[in-house]
Amino acid sequence: MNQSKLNKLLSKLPIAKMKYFDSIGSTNDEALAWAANDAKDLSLVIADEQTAGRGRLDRKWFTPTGTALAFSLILRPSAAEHPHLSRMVGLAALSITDSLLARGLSPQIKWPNDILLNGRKVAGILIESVWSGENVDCIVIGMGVNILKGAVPDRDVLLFPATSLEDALGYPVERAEVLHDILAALILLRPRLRTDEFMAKWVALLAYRGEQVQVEMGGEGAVIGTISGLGTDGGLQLRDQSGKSLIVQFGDIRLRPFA
Ligand code: BT5
Repeated sequence: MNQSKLNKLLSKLPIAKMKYFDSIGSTNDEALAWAANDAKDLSLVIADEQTAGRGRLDRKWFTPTGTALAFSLILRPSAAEHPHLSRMVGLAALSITDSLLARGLSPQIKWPNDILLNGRKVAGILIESVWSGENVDCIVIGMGVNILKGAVPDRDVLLFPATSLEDALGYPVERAEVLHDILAALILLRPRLRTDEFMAKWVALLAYRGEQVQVEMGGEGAVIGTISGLGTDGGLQLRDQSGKSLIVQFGDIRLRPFA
């Protein structure tokens, strides 16, 4: 990958501006700084390697050189999008799953921000915001996708099993083509963010639907329940042991027997 090849490949998409780095700490950090400055809607930061890639709750995200996609897309939400910002993680997830479905794969979304292939994590999403007073000015959508086998970290550093597109397909794929497809899917889906059809598409790809899971909510304890769907804001809807429906806004799904 390099800036001019990527510019050419993405030339038919309405990307405002792109910054490519051979190596960077975190594309989200670069995008947040750019967003706080003068970045336009649909500005893109992409790196071949990240040396300080981040997951949620300051977890590490590994992006070894030459093997993965690591990029951050800056959105300046329109007034119509503002009431639906909590759905942005769904927009990102569905953009990745669309690009995988188009390659004949069967992805699932492990709520809230993981994409699975064959029950293993192939991609992660990190959404961050830049505020202006009380309002969200920009959303940074960070995506890390394991494209080649070499992108998959060693088991001992993982909370959950991981895989790559190459593992799932049995042959290597071109990183830049996957990038193009994810961005094209996101641009196409974005106008449907507020629709019921968008939510239905998201729910249809949820992993472990109908299964009992434990959702750990950081310092706020854990709940056990059967996944039944999503709330209108993208929260995870569960049915607890007494049959009561509840919605969880953040957390990590653990499978029984809750390893
Ligand atoms: C995520 O967090 O999955 C969000 C990852 C977002 C990464 C992108 S890359 C571009 C942009 N710039 C950044 O700095 N970040 C974004 P979370 O759900 O908290 O999962 C983190 C956990 O995933 C780690 O604790 C590891 O167990 C695992 N992990 C780390 N690297 C991985 C990889 N390459 N493949 C699969 N799992 C990984």
